[in-house]
Amino acid sequence: MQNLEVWGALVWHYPWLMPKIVLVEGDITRQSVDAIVNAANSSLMGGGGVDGAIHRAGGRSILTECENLRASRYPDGLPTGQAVATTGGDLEARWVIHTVGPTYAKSEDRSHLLASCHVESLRVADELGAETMAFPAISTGVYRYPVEEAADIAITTVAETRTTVREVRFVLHTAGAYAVFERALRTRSGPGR
Ligand code: AR6
Repeated sequence: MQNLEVWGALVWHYPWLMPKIVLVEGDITRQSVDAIVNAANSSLMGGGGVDGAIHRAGGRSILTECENLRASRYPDGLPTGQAVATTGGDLEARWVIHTVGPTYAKSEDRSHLLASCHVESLRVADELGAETMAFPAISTGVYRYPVEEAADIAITTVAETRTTVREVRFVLHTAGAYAVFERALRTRSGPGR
């Protein structure tokens, strides 16, 4: 297990702070944080990848809350770039924040939607009062976003979003993804930053 921590600087409006950004190679379902983010699809009914892993580990109560959200706030599904919370069910995390990343397209820049997933997930975490949260590498699996681009967007967005979350952990499932995120974080926190 590799770890890299870089303390962010204070930004100007107290109590809005930059979160500490932590990289972890591992399984997001096993993280001891207040909230974990799910790379869901707009149906909120589960799927493969990290979505499948979270529903399997968290149990039926997550799906039940997702079904209720579809029946109430999101009859047409959760739009891409937005985020909504449910219970964490049987997970150590108290909440799961579901967000829908963009599918990658060479012909169209969808980076604003991937950035929005991070901004909106942080906003939901703030509303919940979550102090620690974990993100997977949203859109880099089934949705085919190149990890290099996704890592830059994810780290830059989290570092530049005002939040009361103290620690944001990126949980990367492979050593390759971890190395890419580590490069992106080092670039961001390098000289002159
Ligand atoms: N912990 C951390 N990261 C994981 C885990 C895990 N347990 N499992 C996979 N990953 P993906 P997407 C990584 O496909 O691209 C689903 O079917 C994986 O290696 O889960 O946003 C949804 O229902 C990859 O780097 O999400 C949607 O239909 C990253 O998580 C669709 O996939 C994201 O891969 C969403 O696609």
